[in-house]
Amino acid sequence: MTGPARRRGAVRLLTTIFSFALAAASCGTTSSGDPGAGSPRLAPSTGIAGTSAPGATDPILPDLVPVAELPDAGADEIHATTAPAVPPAAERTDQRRFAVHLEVTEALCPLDPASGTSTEVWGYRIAGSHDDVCGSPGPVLRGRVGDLAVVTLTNPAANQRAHNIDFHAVTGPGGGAAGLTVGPGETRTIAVRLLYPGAFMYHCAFGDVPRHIAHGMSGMFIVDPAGPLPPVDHEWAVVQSEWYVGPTGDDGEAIYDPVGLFDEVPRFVTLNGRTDALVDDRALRMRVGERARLYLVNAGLNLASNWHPIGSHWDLVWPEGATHPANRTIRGSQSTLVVAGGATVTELVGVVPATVLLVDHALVRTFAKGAIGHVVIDGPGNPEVYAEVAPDEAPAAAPPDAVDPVAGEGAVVMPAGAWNPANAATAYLPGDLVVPAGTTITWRNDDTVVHTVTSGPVRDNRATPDGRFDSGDIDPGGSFSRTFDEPGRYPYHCAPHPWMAARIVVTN
Ligand SMILES: [Cu+2]
Repeated sequence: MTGPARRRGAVRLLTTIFSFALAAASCGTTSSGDPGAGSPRLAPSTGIAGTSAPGATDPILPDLVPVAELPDAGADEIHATTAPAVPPAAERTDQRRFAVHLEVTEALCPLDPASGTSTEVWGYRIAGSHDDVCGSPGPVLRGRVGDLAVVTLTNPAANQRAHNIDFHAVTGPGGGAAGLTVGPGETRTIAVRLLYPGAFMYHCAFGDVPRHIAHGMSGMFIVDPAGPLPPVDHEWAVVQSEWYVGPTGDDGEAIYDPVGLFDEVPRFVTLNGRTDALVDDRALRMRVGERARLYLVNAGLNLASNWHPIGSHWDLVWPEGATHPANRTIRGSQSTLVVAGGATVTELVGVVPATVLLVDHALVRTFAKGAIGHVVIDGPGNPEVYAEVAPDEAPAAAPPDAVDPVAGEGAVVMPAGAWNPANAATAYLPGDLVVPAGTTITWRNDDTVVHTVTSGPVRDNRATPDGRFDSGDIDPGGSFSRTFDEPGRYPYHCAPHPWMAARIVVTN
């Protein structure tokens, strides 16, 4: 088939599909008594089929106010923020035009500060926000369904590479990538209509696309439905992404690893671009009685996310982040699947004070690769929901919490939370144990994850096993014993968590 003929064929096919879709919509059953509801209306100015009360197969495209008649959004409206902050939802109920201007970043950026690891990061920032040199994830964008977004992308002349943006929120060639491809020193603009509500990924789609995304070029565009979601106390944006880098060099830099990318084995998995973006003093905070809405984009590149709040539930989930009112929500979910290149909208309720851990429940990604965030819930406790029972009030069958010292025996406990690098100083209790020769020491794992007791010292989080003893995996609730007959110093550590380290000193 010649080129023009092939094109004519494609046009005919599209026309056929469009006609079929209209016909199917017209024949669809309508649950409303309003004869107009459920059947497509053609907005005279745009010719796009729309409906106000969609059934299962009715189109849900909005009736569009013609671009020429669109008012500009007020100057007080915010349409771009830096995650985890989310721009406030527009309170208006009409369609408007708004502008956002992004700028490409290329820089060496912290990735895992705990191990002193940095890497080359490419990203996006709000144009002119020069303090933000590591734009990964890119700005959180927000508009309302039916709005016209005028998106400008600038690639500063000092950059090395061409880039662009494919918005999953955009209907058009490449999601906008075709119109936004910019080499260093270039600026381009597109004007695009937001047709579907939801939380949407955006990413660079230039050249070796996986390489650009794997360097950090992704972000989130939230499109509010025509009738806004109910107000909540907090809204937060989180982007999960994978980092394919090799070992950390002496200078702290870990180099991009295309083999790891091809094999789909990331060294780090992060929430909001680095392993510490949502912990400690950057933790998200709410109060008992409040409700928080979390927008999660899983940028991938390769892995599906198993989005779970340790210590709570998703009170409400908009699966796939698709917030059109024709969709159903799920209530009381434990974990929700978020495909690569997809999103979810979940809500968390503060019931009792706790630090809820936001994780990918493929937990190696959380406990070994960095995919963790904290939501600190403050407020009064509620023993009707959760109480810890004192040892003397516990059922008699429960084992005592402490191990009493007995001659010839010693005990070391790995307490709950020992896995957390923040608790490294108390990962083994006691940390240094001095005992006479001939003592049998028993380690008990009271934590929620597997640990080991492996002989050998640790320096700068790098363990050097010396082969004198090794418990192998000690499951939660399990224990390991060894008798020390030879006087000496016995440094030891946990093999999967090398920040856990302590010593046994055996005397004559
Ligand atoms: Cu790029």
